[in-house]
Amino acid sequence: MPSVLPKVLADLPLSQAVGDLLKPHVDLVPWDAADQSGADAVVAVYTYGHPTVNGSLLDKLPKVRVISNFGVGVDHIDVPEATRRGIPVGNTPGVLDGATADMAFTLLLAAGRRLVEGDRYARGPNFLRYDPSYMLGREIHGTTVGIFGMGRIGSQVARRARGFDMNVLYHNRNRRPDVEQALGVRYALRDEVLAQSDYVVLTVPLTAETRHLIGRAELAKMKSTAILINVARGPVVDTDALTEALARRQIYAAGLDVTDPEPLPRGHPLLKLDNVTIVPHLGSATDQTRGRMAEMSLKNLLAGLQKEALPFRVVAK
Ligand code: 8YV
Repeated sequence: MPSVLPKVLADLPLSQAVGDLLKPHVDLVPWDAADQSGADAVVAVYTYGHPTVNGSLLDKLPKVRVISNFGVGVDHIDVPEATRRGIPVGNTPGVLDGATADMAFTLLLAAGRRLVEGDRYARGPNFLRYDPSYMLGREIHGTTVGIFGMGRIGSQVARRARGFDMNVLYHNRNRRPDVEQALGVRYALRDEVLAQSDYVVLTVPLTAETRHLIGRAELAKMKSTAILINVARGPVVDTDALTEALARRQIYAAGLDVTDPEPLPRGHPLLKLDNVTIVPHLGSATDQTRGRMAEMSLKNLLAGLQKEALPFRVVAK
């Protein structure tokens, strides 16, 4: 018997947990259903792993009433275009800040103290004798972290940094006196953050303004001992410029949760450098956080299907 549940276009496969949560409520159809006959029966779009949603996709889906995104960043969705068509876009703000800030700090600690390199060495054939002269890293406590983007995730990174006895500088579109007061962090212009920081952490959303926020010129302004941490989006950093800077030891190291492109081609030179610690976009990847994201994205989806206000709606800028 054909399903009577509302048809929702999704970039399948979903994880077991997300699928189990959605399936009692909706009939999930694969992304390529947009190009097949019957596309006009689709009433919602569910984005799980950042597929592109733009005007030409929406042209094929005339009955869509809502777009629900599993995650907070919506740079893969043309929100102004959806808004123009009267289609609300929902996301999952707030619930992943802690996990993503934890990942920023995990990368900061790992890159500064050469954790992954040390793990490889400790397991490898060359570790036959302890030697106090090998693998010296960079101090964490007492150093300065500069955070680009003092939103929800940035302020959680700042809190962790204060707990590690670090000085905190930040740069943001708007000053955040509330965070300055609560956490004792200092606002600085972009160049000062670059020049003064031992760790530069990126937590900005990807927009036209933040694309290649860190390029050749910015890397050249950083200390030769500085470490760059990106938990934002890959294109916030110019990959070629970063690869060059790391290969030439113009900066000390990088810790990357995201890359551009993502994934990098397997033979990419960045992947061969020992001063890069890289994980495959794991910022929010804990059972608890992903569970909360799934619940929120379902609430948005169901509200949109019922033509109700979305509990967590993205506002077009
Ligand atoms: C998720 C993210 O991994 O929320 C975001 O913007 O990038 C991550 O939390 C992602 O959205 C799920 O695909």
